[in-house]
Amino acid sequence: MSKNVVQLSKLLSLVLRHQPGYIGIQLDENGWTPVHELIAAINTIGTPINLATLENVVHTNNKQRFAFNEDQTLIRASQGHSVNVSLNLEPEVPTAELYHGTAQQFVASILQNGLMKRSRNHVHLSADTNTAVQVGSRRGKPVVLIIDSAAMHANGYTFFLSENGVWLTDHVPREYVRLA
Ligand code: HQG
Repeated sequence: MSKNVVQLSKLLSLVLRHQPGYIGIQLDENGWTPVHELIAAINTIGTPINLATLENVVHTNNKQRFAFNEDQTLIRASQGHSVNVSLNLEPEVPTAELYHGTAQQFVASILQNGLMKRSRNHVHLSADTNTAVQVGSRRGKPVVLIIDSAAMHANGYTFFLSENGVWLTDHVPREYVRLA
């Protein structure tokens, strides 16, 4: 992603996941906002953007963080929200193991208390260890935790798979977490 696209992606993450009020837009209950309203609102804060630029940010995004609806009148973030939205995802059966990337300083607390969603709507898990390393590197020395998702699923815990391939669940109790 170019520098410009990265900056726009960060702005979209902010307003489509956390603070729509920052540019004066609203998200509906499923996280969608009208594309023309988003474009107008971003221009209003002095950041020039048109439909072609927005499409470029969405389609070249390294994690496919944002998605249009079918007729491209609406846009939303595919996961990562802290505002209260329902993504309307169907429960999915996870692969036997999933991974969570975190930083060394959080490990003791996670092994003690399990994985908490903190400010977001879900705990985020990945299907591969490389992604987990990248996620963990954002906060310090990365540590990969293995989640026994097969046992969790067998015991009635629900998992969702976001449109961009992130596994989501509510809480991972400590007995399902171990160091890689
Ligand atoms: C940690 C990025 C202490 C948890 C990524 C994490 C992801 C605990 C932090 C997405 C804990 C929360 C989400 C406990 C959890 N004690 N620390 N009991 N339970 N934690 O950012 O998973 O680039 O809300 O390990 O790629 O890091 O934004 O979650 O370090 O997919 O698209 O609390 O954000 O995607 O941090 O990242 P976050 P996350 P984007």
